Amino acid sequence: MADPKIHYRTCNICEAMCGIEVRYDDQQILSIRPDRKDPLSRGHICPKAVALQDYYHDEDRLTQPLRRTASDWEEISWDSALEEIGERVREIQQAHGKQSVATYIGNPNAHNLGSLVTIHKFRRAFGSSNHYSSASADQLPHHVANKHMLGHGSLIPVPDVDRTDYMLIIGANPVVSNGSMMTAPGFPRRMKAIQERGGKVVVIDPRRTETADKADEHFFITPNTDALLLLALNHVLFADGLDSLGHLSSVAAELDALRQAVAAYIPERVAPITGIDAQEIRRLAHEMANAPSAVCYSRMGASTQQFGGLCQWLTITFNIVSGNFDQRGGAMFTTPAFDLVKITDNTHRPNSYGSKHSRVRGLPYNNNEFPVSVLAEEILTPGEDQVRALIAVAGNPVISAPNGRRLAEAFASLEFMVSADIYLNQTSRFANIVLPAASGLQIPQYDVAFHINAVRNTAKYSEALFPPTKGQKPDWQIFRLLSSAINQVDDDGITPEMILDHSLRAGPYAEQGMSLKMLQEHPHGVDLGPLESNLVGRLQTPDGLIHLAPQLYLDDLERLEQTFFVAATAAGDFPLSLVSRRLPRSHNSWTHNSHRLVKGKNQCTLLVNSDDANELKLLSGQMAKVKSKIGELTVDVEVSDEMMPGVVSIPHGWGHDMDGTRMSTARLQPGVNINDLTDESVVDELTGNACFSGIPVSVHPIT
Ligand SMILES: Nc1nc2c(c(=O)[nH]1)N[C@H]1C(S)=C(S)[C@@H](COP(=O)(O)OP(=O)(O)OC[C@H]3O[C@@H](n4cnc5c(=O)[nH]c(N)nc54)[C@H](O)[C@@H]3O)O[C@H]1N2
Ligand SMILES: Nc1nc2c(c(=O)[nH]1)N[C@H]1C(S)=C(S)[C@@H](COP(=O)(O)OP(=O)(O)OC[C@H]3O[C@@H](n4cnc5c(=O)[nH]c(N)nc54)[C@H](O)[C@@H]3O)O[C@H]1N2
Ligand code: SF4
Ligand SMILES: [Mo]
Repeated sequence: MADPKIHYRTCNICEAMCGIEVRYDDQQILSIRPDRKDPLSRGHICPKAVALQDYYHDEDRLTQPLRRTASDWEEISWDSALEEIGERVREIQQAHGKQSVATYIGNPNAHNLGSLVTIHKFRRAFGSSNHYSSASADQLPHHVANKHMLGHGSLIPVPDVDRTDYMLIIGANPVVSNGSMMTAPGFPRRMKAIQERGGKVVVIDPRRTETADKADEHFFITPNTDALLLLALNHVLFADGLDSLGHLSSVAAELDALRQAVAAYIPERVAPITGIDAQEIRRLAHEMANAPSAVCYSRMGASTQQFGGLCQWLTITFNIVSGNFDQRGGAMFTTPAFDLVKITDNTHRPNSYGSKHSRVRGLPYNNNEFPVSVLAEEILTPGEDQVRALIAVAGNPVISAPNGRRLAEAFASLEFMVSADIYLNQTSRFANIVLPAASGLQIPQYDVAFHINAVRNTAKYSEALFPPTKGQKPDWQIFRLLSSAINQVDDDGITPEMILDHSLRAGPYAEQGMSLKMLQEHPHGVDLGPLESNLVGRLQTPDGLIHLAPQLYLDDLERLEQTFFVAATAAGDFPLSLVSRRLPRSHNSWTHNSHRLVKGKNQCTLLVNSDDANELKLLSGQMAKVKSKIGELTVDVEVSDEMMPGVVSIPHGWGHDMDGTRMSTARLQPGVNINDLTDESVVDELTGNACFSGIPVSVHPIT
C-alpha cells in the first residue's frame, strides 16, 4: 500500500479556526488529527473536526440539483435548475416589484472564503433590500455597538486572553464553544494559563457551565438582566473614583454623558433583579479596575436578550472606563492580514443602521439586513413589498430562528423558494429547487471574518482537499450562477483567491511579503504576533473619536426602566425561565448526521434545578412537557444543580424528526427544537436581535 498523503487545513466548522492534519489515500480519509504546528490552535481540536470526514462521505449529502414534484423530488441538471430559477424570480419581481424576493444567509457562509468575499455582489444582483441572515439571531448588537462607538461594525474588541490577569465572562461558555467574537482555539488551556500566572476568571451565567466549573468564581444571574448588572458595574467605576481612560483619554468623547447615564444604577437597585449581591457587584468592578490587566467579555447570553444592544455598549464602556481597552491583557484589536475594516471603510459603506425599517413591525435595518425575527411576518402579511420568494444559502432558520414553526408555515406559503445547502433538511425541504453545495474538505479556506476576532494575529490559507462530489458546487460559484440566472450579471472572472491575494498584498504585512503565494508556502499558517495597541490608528468614526455614550443607547434606557422598574410583570402561567446551551459534540443544526457525534445517550435534554424538580415532581430520565406562549414540546429531563433555581436549559440546533427531511443519522437522535418555544415578537427592540434568553415557560411531568 502506498504511504498515506497528508493535508493541512483549518477546520471551518466553528469560529476557533483549529489547524488539522488529514491523512488520506486515493479512496478515503484515514485520520483527522490536530496540527501541532498551527500557530493559533497549537494542537487543539474538538470531536467535530474528526467528523469532517463523515460529512464528506455522507450518503445523505446532496450531489445534484433537486426539483420538487407533486409527491417527491427529481434530480435535474444545473442548466434546467438555473433556467427555472431565473424565470420564476424575474416573473415574481415583474409582477410584484423587486422587494418581493428576499435572501437568507446562514452561519456557514461566515466560515467560507468564497462566500464572504462575493456575498455583497450576490445580494446586489436582486435589486432588493430584503435580506436576512443568522447575524440577527446572534451577534448583531456587537456590530451596532462597534459601529456607533468605534466607527465600523467589524472593528471588534477581542479579549487578550493570553496576557490578561483577570477575565470577567458574561453569558458565554467558551470552554465548549471555543469562543465567539473571540477566536480562541483551546480556550480551556488558555484559561488555565490565566490562573497559573496568578490571574482570575469570573463567570456570570444562569447555568454553572463547563467554563464556570473551571473558573475561580461563578455567579448565577437572572436571565435577561445583564444590562442592569453592567450599568451597575459602570456606575461603581465612577462612584468609587476608579475611572481611568489611560492612553485613550484624548480620543474618548462623551465621558460625562456616560457618567450621567449610569448614575442611577447603584448596585443596591439592580441586585434584587439580577440576583447578584450589591457588595459582590462592587467587588467585581474594583477587581476589574485594580487588576494589572483585565477584560470583560460578554457574548451570546448577553446579546440574544431583550437588552442585547445595551449589554454590548456597556461591555465596551466597562472595558474602556476601567482602563482596559486597547491595552495589553485587555480588550484589544487585531491587525488582520486581510483587513475588512480598511476595505469597507466609511466612504464605501454608509451607516445603514436605521436607514430603513421593516414593513410590518418597523424594526431597524442594519448592515444591509432586516432582523430575521421579522421574516415570517414579512412573508405572511399581505401588501406591497410582501416577500413572495426566498433564496436561502447555508441557513436553517426553521431550527435556528425564533418561532421556527411559524417560519415553516411561512416558507410553505411562498410562491417560490430556492435553497443552496448540503442536506435536505428542516428548511431546504420547503424549497422548489435545492442546489447542492460543496463544503468542508472540498473548499479552499481563508477565514476572512475570524482572523479579525482572533486572540493572536495569524494568517492561514488551506487548499481544497477534494473536488466537489458529482454535481456539487462551491457556494461562491452558486452565488455567481444565481446572479447571472436572475439578473444576467456577467461573470467578471474574478475568483475568491484573486480577491484574497489582492487584499493580502494591500494589507498591513505587505512589506513582509504577505501574499497568497506566501500562505501557500506555509500550510500550517503564519504567525504574525500578539495583539498590539493600535486602536487610535484604526478608529473609523468621522471625528476620529471613541463615542462613549451614543444617543441611541441613552434613549434605550427608558425601555429598560419601563421593563424592570415601572411595568414589571408577574410570572403568571409561565413561572420558569428558559435559556439555550451548546454541546461539545454538536454545532448548530447541521452536524448531527455524523454517527460519531450523536451516538450514545440523548444529549438534547431539559436541565432542571433540583429544587424546581422536587416542586414539579420531576425525575432525571423522565419526560416533561415544556410550554411557552408560542408552543410546546416533550423532552427528556435531567435534574442538575448546574441550573440556577427557576431557570431551565435546552440545547439549540435539534429537532430532526420533521417530515420531508433526508438526514437519516440525525433522525436516530432527533432531539427537540428549542425554537418551537421562542417568541419572534420579543426582540431587542434597539437592534432587532432575536431573544433566546429568559423565555417564560412552564414544565409539566409526563407520567
Ligand atoms: N460546541 C459548539 N461550539 C459552538 C457552537 C455550537 O453549536 N456547538 N456554535 C458556534 C456559534 S454559531 C456561536 S455564535 C458560538 C457561541 O458561543 P458562546 O457565546 O460561548 O455561546 P453559548 O455556548 O451559547 O453560551 C451562552 C451562555 O449564556 C448563558 N445565558 C443564557 N441566557 C443568559 C443571560 O440572560 N445572561 C447571562 N449572563 N448568561 C446567559 C447560557 O447559559 C450559556 O452558558 O459558539 C460557537 N461554537
Ligand atoms: N434558541 C437558540 N437559537 C439559536 C441560537 C441559540 O443559541 N439558541 N444560536 C444562534 C446562532 S449563534 C446562530 S449562528 C444561528 C445559526 O443559524 P443558521 O445559520 O440558520 O443555522 P445552521 O444550523 O448553522 O444552518 C446551516 C445550514 O447550512 C447548511 N450547510 C452547512 N455547510 C454548508 C456549506 O458549506 N454550504 C451550504 N450551502 N450549506 C451548508 C446546513 O446543512 C444547514 O442547513 O442559530 C441561532 N439560533
Ligand atoms: S473547536 Fe471548532 S474549529 Fe476547532 S476543531 Fe472543533 S469545530 Fe473545528
Ligand atoms: Mo453563531
